[in-house]
Amino acid sequence: MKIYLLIFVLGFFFGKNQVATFRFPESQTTPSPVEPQDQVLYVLPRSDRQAVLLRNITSSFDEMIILWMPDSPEHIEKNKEVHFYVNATIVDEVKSKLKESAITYTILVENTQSLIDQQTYNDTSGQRSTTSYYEQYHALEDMTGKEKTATHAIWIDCGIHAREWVSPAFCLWFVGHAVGFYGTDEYMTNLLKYIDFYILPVMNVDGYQYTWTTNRMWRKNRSKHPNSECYGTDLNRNFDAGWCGPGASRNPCHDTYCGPYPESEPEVAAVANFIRQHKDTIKGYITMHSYSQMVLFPYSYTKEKSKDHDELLRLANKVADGIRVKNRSRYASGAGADTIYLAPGGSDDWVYDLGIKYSFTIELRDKGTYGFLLPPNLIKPTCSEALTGIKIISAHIVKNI
Ligand code: DDK
Ligand code: ZN
Repeated sequence: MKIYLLIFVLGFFFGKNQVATFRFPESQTTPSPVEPQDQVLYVLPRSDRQAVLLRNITSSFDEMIILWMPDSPEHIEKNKEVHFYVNATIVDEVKSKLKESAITYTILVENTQSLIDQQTYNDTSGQRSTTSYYEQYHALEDMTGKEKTATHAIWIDCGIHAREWVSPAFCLWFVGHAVGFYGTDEYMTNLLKYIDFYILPVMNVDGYQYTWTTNRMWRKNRSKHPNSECYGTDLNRNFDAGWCGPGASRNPCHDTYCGPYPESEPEVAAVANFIRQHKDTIKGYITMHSYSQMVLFPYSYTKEKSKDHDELLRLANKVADGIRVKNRSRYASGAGADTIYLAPGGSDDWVYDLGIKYSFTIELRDKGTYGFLLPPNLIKPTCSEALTGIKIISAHIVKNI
C-alpha cells in the first residue's frame, strides 16, 4: 500500500515587507571593474582548420573553458556557432591564442558575475504574495519551503472517509479558489498574507480508490487484519483520543472499527506525525466530512465539555449563521458528542488535546436527500458555503493569534 501525503502549501506567508522592490546588490558582491570577470566568447569557424583549432582549445583547458554550444568539442564544425565560457584567469591567454590563429571572436557576455549575482539575488525570501516573487529565481530550499515554514498555518484535510466524495471535491476547490482568485477575492488575498494553509485533499487514498472501482459505499481504509476476513479501519476512530471507547467498534467487520491500536493505520500515523511536528505553527485544524450539514468541535469522545467549549461554540454558531445569511443553507453547530453522536478516536479531538484549540469537523451537504450520492451540480454551492465557514474560522484565528 502506498500513502500519498499530498500537501499543497499555499505559502503566501506574512513578511514584514509587503512589496518587494527590485534592486541589485551591485556594491556587495560584484567585483570592482578592474578585476577581470569570466567571459563567454562567440566564434564562427570559417574553415575546417579553424574548427579543429577550436576543438583543441575548448577541450584543453580542463574546467577553465566550458563549452556552451555545441554540447561537446567533437560537434564543432565549420560555419556553426561556437559559444564557450572562459574563466577569468585565462581569458587573455585564450584571446591571444585565437588571434594567433586569425580566428575572430566576439564577446557574448562580459559581465558574467553581475548576471550570476542578479539571478541569485532575492530581495527577501518567502514573499510569495507579490508578483515579483515569481519573476525571480529561487533556490530549492526556497521553493520547497524547507524549514522556512510559516509561523501560522491552518490545516485542512479531506477524504478521511472514502464515500464522502464531496469532501475531497472541496479540498480541490479550495486550492483552486485560493490560487485562482488570489488578488480577486480580497478577503482570501488578505487572509493568505497572514496564514498558510496545509491542504491534504485525500487522507484515505486507498478507500477512495475503492469507492471508484468496487464499492461506492465504502467508508474505511483498506488495511488487512490478521484473524479476520474483513478489511479496513475507520481512520476517524484510529486517532489517539479516547481511542476505541463507546462509539467505536473492536470488530474489523464493522464500519467504525478502531483498528488494533491507536495510530495503527499508516494514513493516521503520517498525519499525526506531521501535525505533531508542526503543532506550534498549526493554529487551526479543519476536517471535512459529509453528510448532515454540521459544524462540530471537541469533544466527541466524551460528553464532557472541553475547556474552550464556550469560545468554540460561539465560533461554530457564527459559522452556521454566516452560512445561513450568505448561502441560505442550514448548518447545525455544537460539540460532536451532543450534536451527532459519541465518536472516539477522531482527528479533531486528538488535535485539540495536542493543544491546537481551533479544531473543527465540518459535515458538508446534504441532509439526506442524496446523502453520499450528492450530484455534481451541488458541488459548487456546497463548496461555496464551506468556504464561507472556513473564512469565518480563519478570521477568528488570525484575530486571536
Ligand atoms: O466520524 C464520524 O462518524 C463523523 C464524520 Se462522518 C464525525 C463525528 C464527529 C467528529 C468526530 N471526531
Ligand atoms: Zn466522515
